[in-house]
Amino acid sequence: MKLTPEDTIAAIATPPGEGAISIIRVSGPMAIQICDRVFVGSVKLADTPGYTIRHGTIRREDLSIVDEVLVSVFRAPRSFSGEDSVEVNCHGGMLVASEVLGTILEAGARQAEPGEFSKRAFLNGKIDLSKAEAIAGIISAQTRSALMSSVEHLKGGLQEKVDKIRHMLVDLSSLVELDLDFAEEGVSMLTADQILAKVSEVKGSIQELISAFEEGRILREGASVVITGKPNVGKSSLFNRILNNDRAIVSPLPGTTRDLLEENVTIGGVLFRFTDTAGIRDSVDVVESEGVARARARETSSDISISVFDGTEPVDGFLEKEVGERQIIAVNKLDIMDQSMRNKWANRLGQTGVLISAMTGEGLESLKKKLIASTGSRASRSEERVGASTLRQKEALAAGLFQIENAERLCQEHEGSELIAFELRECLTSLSEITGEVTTDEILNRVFGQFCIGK
Ligand SMILES: Nc1nc2c(ncn2[C@@H]2O[C@H](COP(=O)(O)OP(=O)(O)O)[C@@H](O)[C@H]2O)c(=O)[nH]1
Ligand SMILES: [Mg+2]
Repeated sequence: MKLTPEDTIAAIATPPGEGAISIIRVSGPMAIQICDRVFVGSVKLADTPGYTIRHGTIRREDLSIVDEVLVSVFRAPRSFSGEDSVEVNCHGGMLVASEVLGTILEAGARQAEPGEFSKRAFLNGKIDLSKAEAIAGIISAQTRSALMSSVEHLKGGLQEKVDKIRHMLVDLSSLVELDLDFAEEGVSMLTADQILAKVSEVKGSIQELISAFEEGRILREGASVVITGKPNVGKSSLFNRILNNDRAIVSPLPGTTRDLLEENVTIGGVLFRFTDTAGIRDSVDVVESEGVARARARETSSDISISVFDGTEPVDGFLEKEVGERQIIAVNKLDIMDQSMRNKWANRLGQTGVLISAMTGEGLESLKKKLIASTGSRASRSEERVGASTLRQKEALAAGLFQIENAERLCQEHEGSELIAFELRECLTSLSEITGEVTTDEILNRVFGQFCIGK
C-alpha cells in the first residue's frame, strides 16, 4: 500500500495578522523542486542538504520579488511529515505571506487541508493517533494544566498504556484460541478461573483510562460554575466582581437577570465558565419564569454551583438542605452586616460556606480558594494520571469495555472459548483505533479535521 499521497501540499503555518515572521510550509515528493522554481539564492535547494537554512528571495514568474526569505530544507524521512519539506520564513504580514503561498501554489503545489501535514506524519509512521490528538490539544490549550496534560500525551503516555493492554489481550486471546484447538482433543490449557482473572484485569485497566478522561475533562474544558439564589441576593454583583467587569446588569429591582449570562475566567490555572442566572422565585412573568427554568436546569448540569444568600436576612430563614459536594454557599452583603449577624452566620456555616461582599470584594479570596479546592483535588490528580483525552479515544475505550465485559460474562457463564475469543478480538480492534493501528477514513477525518490549516 502506498501511503504517501503523490501531490505536494502548501499552507501558511502561522496565524493571520502582523508579526515578525510568517512561515509557509510545503511538504511532499516535489516540495524541493517546486520551491526551487520560485526561490532565488546563491545555492539551489536541490543542492541543499536537510536541516539547512538558505537566504534568498521568492520571485514571481516575471522575476519580480515577492519577499526576501529564509528557507529551511528537510529531507525525507527526517521532517515533521516524514516527506521532503520546505519551510519558507517570510516577513510577517497578512498579504505578504499569502503572496508567497500563492507563488508556491502556482509553481505546482496544492493548498493543504486542515491537519494534512499531521495526517501525513501519521501515515508515514512519525506519530501515532493519540500523539496527533495531543498536538491538537497543545494548540488549543487555554490553561497551563490543560497544556501540561497534552504534553504528557505527546510524550506517548497514552500509547504506552494502550499498548500494554493490547499485549495483554493478544496473549490472552492466543491462549483462549489455543485452548480451542486442544479442546477438540479433550484437553484444556487454562482453567475458566484463570481466563476470568485475566479478563477482569484487562477490564480494570480499560476502566482506569476511561475514568481519567472524566477527571481530565475539567482541565481541558474548564469547570462550569452556576451562580444561583433568590432574586436580589447579589448574584449578578458577584458574577461581575469575579469577572472584574460590569458584565451583568445589577439593580435593586428583583427579576433583573432573566437569561443565562456566561463568561470564562482563569483562577489558579484552572479555567472556570461562570453562569449568572435569574433569581429563583415563582413569577407570573413568562420571560422571567423561563429564566428561572433555565437557571434550575443549569444548576443540575454544572460542575459546581455557588448558592448565594442575602446575609441581611434572618439566619433562621436559611434553608439548611444537605450541602452537596459540588455546592458552595456564599452569604453576601457582608459589608452591611453587623458583628453579631456575622457571628451568627459564621457559626451556622462552619466550613460549608463563605461570607462575602460582592460590593467591596471582601471574602472573595476565600470563595476562590473554595472553587479551586472543589475542582483542584480532581484536577491535580488527573495531571499524574494519563488516560483518554479526547471523546474519540473515550468512545473507543468504551466500546472496548463493552466487549471485555461481554467476554467476562461469557466466562462466568462457562460459555465456549469461541465466543470469548471473538469478544477479545473485537476488544483488541477497538483499542487499536486509539493509537491508529486500526483506522478508517472516518477516524482519520475526525482526528485531523479539527486541526488548523498548516498543521
Ligand atoms: N451592600 C451590598 N449590596 C449588595 C451587595 N451585592 C449586591 N448588592 C445590591 O443588591 C441588589 C441586587 O443585586 P444584584 O446583583 O442585581 O442581585 P441578583 O438579583 O441576585 O442578581 C443591588 O442593589 C446591589 O447593589 C453587597 O455585597 N453589599
Ligand atoms: Mg441578577
